[in-house]
Order: sequence, then structure tokens, then C-alpha cells
Amino acid sequence: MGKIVLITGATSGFGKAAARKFGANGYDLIINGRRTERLAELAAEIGNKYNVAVLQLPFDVRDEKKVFEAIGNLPDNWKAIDVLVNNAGLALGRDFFEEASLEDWNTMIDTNVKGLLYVGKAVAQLMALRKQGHIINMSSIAGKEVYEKGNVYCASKFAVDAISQGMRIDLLRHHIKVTSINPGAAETEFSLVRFKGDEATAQKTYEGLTPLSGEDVADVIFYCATLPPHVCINDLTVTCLQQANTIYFNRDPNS
Ligand code: NDP
Ligand code: 8X3
Repeated sequence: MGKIVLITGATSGFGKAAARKFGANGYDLIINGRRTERLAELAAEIGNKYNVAVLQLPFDVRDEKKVFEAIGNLPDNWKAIDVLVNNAGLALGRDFFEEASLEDWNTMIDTNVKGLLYVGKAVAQLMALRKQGHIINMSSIAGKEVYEKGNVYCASKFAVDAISQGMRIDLLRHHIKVTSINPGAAETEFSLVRFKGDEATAQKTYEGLTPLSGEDVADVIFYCATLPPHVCINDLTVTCLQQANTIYFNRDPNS
């Protein structure tokens, strides 16, 4: 087999674009997400176009048992994972703290924090046996600065930042690279999910902007993953030209 990349959240956005990018560059792929039809479509597309092997591994990252079963029971030739793109995640709602939904909070923490930990641990165990590997955790600019009504989404991404630092320290002895990527506003299905299908509100997020695209972020992921073996990008924040931080945007067409 060629080099192997496991990508969580490959049915949309960054994960899907990353799957195409790695596939185009000859990597064999393990693709995850809950929407099995989308996984099947993507597997067929990439397999046919780039002549690489694609294994579909559907599970909900929140399901601790399923995560460890799915990764622990991979066929032996698929266990040699070179790169993990630990990307599955979401925001739900954008509400003042005292008004926000507990269900939304639980889902974000279970997915963005606990799910990322489960997948990270299951894959780190395999990488530790081979004394090599690269774990790329998808954080956010929201994991660097808190913004109004970002409360728990931001907290979940601050947690990813801390988890990445901890992993980097603890996995040092196994020669495993750990990278945290922190994108700013990117137009994927992210806002549609956050605003629960409200397309008009989702669209407002990107009004007056040329935001990052899934492909832009996939290029950054691929760049981080393909540096020489002795080089590791620990932490990388990327925004579009019109975004300075989580609050300041230039949406003025005449500026
Ligand atoms: P999308 O909504 O386009 O994609 C999210 C992906 O995550 C989907 O493939 C979805 O698959 C998967 N996913 C969500 N929940 C689960 C789950 N419980 N189990 C397995 N897979 C799951 O969003 P993006 O591509 O934009 O987001 C990817 C990551 O990037 C997220 O962690 C997000 O927080 C982060 N991010 C996004 C930014 C943006 O502005 N877009 C900026 C900074 C960070 P399925 O529904 O099929 O399970
Ligand atoms: C997504 C970016 O700024 O909408 O993580 O939280 S932001």
C-alpha cells in the first residue's frame, strides 16, 4: 500500500476536500463520517479518478465503543496510518450564554472534544507501535479568541488547542508529529449546520467576503503533512485576507 491517511468528517467541507487532495497525490484513504451514501460516492469518485485504495469507515466519533472497535479492527495492512486528519466537528447555535441550548452544548463537547480524543487515542496507539505518524487536529481561530455568543463552541476549540499541546508532549517519545490547524471563516456546510438549516442566516456569515474554501484548508493540511520528516508545524492559524481575527472583518467593497 502507499501512504495511508485517515480523515474524519470526510463527507463535507475540509474533510472531503482533504480526501480529494490526498487521493490526487497518491495516498490511500480511510474516510469517515456518518452519512454513508456520501462516503460511498466519494470513495467511488476518488478510487476511480486517482487509482488509490479507499476504505469507508463510517462511525459517529461520539460513540466511544464504535470508534475503538472500528480503528482497532482495521485490516492489518490498513493499520499503518501515516496521517490522521482529526477533523469531524461542528458548531451548533450562536446564542448568549444564559439562553443557549444545553443539547447544543453537549453535542459540541461530545463531538469536538470527546470524539477528537477517542479517534486521536485509537490512532495514536497504532502510530506508537510503528514509532511514526502525524496527527493533525482541526481546531479553529475560535480556539484562540472567544467572541460574543461563541461561548461553548470556542471552549471546545480551546480544548482542542490544549489537547494538541498535551499530545505533542506525550507523543514526543514515539516520534509522532502533532499539528493544530486553526482556520478562520470558511464556506463549507459549517454555518448551515450551526444555524440548523437556516440558509439566509448561514449566508450572512460570508456576506462581503471571499472566505476560505474547503480546498484552501485542504491545501494547508496537505502542506503540513508533507514537510520533511524532521519538520513539524505545531500550530497554524489561517484566515482569508478580509479577516484579522474572530471579530474584525473588512466587508467594505470600496475599501
Ligand atoms: P462541514 O459541516 O462541512 O463538515 C463537517 C464534517 O464533520 C462532516 O463531514 C460531518 O459528517 C462530520 N461530523 C460531524 N459530526 C460528526 C460525528 N458525530 N461523527 C462523525 N463525523 C461527524 O464543516 P467544516 O468542513 O467546515 O468543518 C470541519 C472542521 O473544521 C470542524 O471541526 C469545524 O469545527 C472546523 N472549522 C470550521 C471552520 C469553518 O468556518 N468552516 C473554521 C474553523 C474550524 P457527517 O455529518 O456525515 O457525520
Ligand atoms: C469556525 C470559525 O469564527 O465561525 O470555527 O468560529 S468561527
